[in-house]
Amino acid sequence: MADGDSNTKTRSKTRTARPPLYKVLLLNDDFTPRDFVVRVLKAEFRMSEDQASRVMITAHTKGSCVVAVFTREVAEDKATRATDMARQEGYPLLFTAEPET
Ligand code: TYC
Repeated sequence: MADGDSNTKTRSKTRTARPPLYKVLLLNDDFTPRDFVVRVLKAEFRMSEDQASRVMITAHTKGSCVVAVFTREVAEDKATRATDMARQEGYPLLFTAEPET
């Protein structure tokens, strides 16, 4: 074996890192009608009536519910669009995007 040589090769293969994921949270409030929450979940997150009802009830009883997980830009865009739908109707319903831990 020559000076400085060994059988251990340095791995220099570059792997593409996965982007960090963000969860969209649905927050409970006392004013937004349940059926409106379900309508927003179906429209913005492409949920079935059944899925949307379960997520709405979870947020209603626990205070919040994870709706879905996306890359940051998509999560923030979806949270903004869903919240804007509620504002247009004068409801305080709030969706937020936050990093998955
Ligand atoms: N708590 C609301 C009501 O009783 C319904 C509701 C559910 C609102 C879930 C927001 O994220 C929510 N009308």
